Amino acid sequence: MSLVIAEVNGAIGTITLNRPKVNALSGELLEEIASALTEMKAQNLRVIILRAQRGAKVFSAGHDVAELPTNGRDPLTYNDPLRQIVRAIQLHPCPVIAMIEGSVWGGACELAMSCDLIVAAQNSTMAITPARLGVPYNLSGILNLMKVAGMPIIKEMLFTARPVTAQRLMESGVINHVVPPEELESFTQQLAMQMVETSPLVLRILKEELRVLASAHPITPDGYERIQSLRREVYDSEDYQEGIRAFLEKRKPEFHGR
Ligand code: YXS
Repeated sequence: MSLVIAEVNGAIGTITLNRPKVNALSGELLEEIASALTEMKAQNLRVIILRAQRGAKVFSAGHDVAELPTNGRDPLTYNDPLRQIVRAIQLHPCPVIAMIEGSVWGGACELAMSCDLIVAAQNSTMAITPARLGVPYNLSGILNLMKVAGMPIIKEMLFTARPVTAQRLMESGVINHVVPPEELESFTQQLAMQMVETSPLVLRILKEELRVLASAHPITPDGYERIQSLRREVYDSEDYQEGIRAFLEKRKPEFHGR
């Protein structure tokens, strides 16, 4: 069974997450999203919509925890499939709209935030959960969150690991539109059509200009190495092992800060 459903309607492509396990982002699922994006690029589609199955209670449960390494290796390296798909969306030559219904967890929040716009159903939420699992989120991932949301909401989401409503996220500038669930599809299609009517060349250039400018963050080699050493402290820690183990054993983790 396909883990994503790729559909084309005129100039608009739709990629639907379709993994039975609450759309947990396994390498296989992420590769299927990447393939769908590549095919849609070849068809010169003008807008892509990324969504979950209609009526989904969970848009995506985030990174597949069972695929997070526990052998002292950095769990979120440059070539981790989630890192690759975030870059693929950011580099895709046309706008990608995340159409959210249900709850969004962990790395799936960054996946949605790496899209160009987010349209969410009123009853949807987002929770960024590394602190709940003892995971050392990586530098470009944190930067991607900072590009779309201010420090206050980012710190609250990272420090509490608790779901935040779509309404609050729209008030914080993270989500573009919050609509009643029954209007989600039609509203998103209308928004996509507004972009289809504009110049694809200008949209492609503007999207890449904004990506380059938003990524222009001066960081010294010293600063980069400090961040990497802090992250190693985490993924080498007992807390990281405990976070993953507790999730897989379906129990609350007992963190000891080491
Ligand atoms: O017991 P079975 O075999 O049916 O499996 C259960 C869950 O164990 C499984 N599952 C997952 N498996 C791998 N990775 C996941 N992220 C994941 N989430 C869930 O799916 C089956 C159904 O889950 P269940 O029974 O809990 O469903 P539910 O409807 O009661 O609750 C749905 C959720 C999403 C609220 C719940 O599954 C949940 O809280 N999942 C974990 C969400 C989360 O913390 N995700 C972060 C993953 S780590 C990540 O994304 C980044 C690395 S970071 O942490 O840094 O942000």
